[in-house]
Amino acid sequence: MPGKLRRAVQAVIYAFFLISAVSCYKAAAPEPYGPVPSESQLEWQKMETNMFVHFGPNTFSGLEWGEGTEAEDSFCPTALDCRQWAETASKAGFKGIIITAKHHDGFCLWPSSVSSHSVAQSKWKDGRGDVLKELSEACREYGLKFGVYLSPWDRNHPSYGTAEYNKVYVQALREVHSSYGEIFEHWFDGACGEGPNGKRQEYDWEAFRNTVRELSPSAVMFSDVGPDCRWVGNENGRAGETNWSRLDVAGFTPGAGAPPVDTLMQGNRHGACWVPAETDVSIRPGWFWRASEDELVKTPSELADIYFSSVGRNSLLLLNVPPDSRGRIHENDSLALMAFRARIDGIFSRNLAEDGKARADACRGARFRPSKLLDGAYDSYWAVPDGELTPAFRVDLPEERTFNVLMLQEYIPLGQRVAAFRVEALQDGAWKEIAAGTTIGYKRLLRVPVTTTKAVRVSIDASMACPVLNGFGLYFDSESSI
Ligand code: FUL
Repeated sequence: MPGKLRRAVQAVIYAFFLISAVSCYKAAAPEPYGPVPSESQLEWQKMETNMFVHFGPNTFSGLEWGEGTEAEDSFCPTALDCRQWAETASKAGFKGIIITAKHHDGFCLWPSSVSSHSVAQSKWKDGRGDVLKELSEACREYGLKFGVYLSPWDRNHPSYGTAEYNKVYVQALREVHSSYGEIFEHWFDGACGEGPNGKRQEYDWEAFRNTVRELSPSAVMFSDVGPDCRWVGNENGRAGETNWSRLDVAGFTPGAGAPPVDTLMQGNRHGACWVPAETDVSIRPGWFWRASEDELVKTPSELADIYFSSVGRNSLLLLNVPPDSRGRIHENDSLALMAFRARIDGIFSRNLAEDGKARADACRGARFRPSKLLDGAYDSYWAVPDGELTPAFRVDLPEERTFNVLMLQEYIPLGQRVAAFRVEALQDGAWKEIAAGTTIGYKRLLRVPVTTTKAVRVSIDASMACPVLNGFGLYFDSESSI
């Protein structure tokens, strides 16, 4: 090959590589924006719904806050069956169970060496029973994760109100976190009902958290202010419609020193830490079972509303289902749960947008095409170039379809970004707005009027960094009241 031609060919090859390198560079994934979830927080968020179990002396006394003076023998389940709890939870679609290992009355559901107010002092199973052992084993059998609630406030322990109590509580944590296999979540309740003349305890939160981290490094720790997930600020099953998974925690403590409830409901848009909201709510008026509430179990439709206002607002739902004095989940609660699950499965079994064609006015590169919104894979997503803060995408359906539920998902491993969005449907040749919102986060569900259309458009109207979305869905809820 003559020298000139060879140099020309080389130049073309270099240019080709240069262009490829530039386009590869262009197609790099967006940088994470702000705080992002840890691996455990992400796995936890994907669980979506878990079951809470309040069980203890209150189940037998009818009290919500036991006084700590109840006789140990008052704890006397006649037919305790943790496998029935786990089976019910699994059939209801829950991924884990969190139990009140110790509520405010101080009674320990395991034979603790640091308490003389536990199952070991009761006649139940001749003092040889251990509810945590039975439940953790049942959870493993049914493929559920196991979590614990241990109230720092203790109305029974003689050392409560002294520095000694912090050591007692740490020892209780050690026992629970080293005896029952993996624990996925630890619940630090901030409640403390001691009046002005009551005992005051300065909690050693640092020692408590360090102990859980040391023994259960992958456990997500709940409290009003995290560190890993936060209270949603109410017990009605409602996360904020605006709900950032970010929170400023500096200067705050669990309990009386927590941020205001509207902050807990909404998070902080520019918060320094990743502390997503967990929505805890009971299927009954109270947290503990009592016969007088057997007819007051929430209906499947109320439970579905709660699902939309918790999971559907970037939160995890922790639904309390308290076993009765037999030690079994009551029939009325199971029936409501099964109908609730059937309703949710019915709605989400078919994504009506799945075989649609997605197009966008901006795209970061081949790996980030808008079709990634519809492929059902968690880790593939639509992304746009840095600096594009208000892109839009549309999905054209193969034919006219009818829906009344919308789903949007942000790819939170890269942070939470979207602050405002709008959804329109194509009707008679014109775009008509059918929904608008602020945050999206891990998952956003919106109920909309029944809409029949061949195309839907989603416009991001504000975002803190280029939006990164990994899911879009249209569904039909035949029982919707909207
Ligand atoms: C509150 C407690 O006081 C209630 O009894 C219940 O355990 C609820 C989940 O948390 O702070």
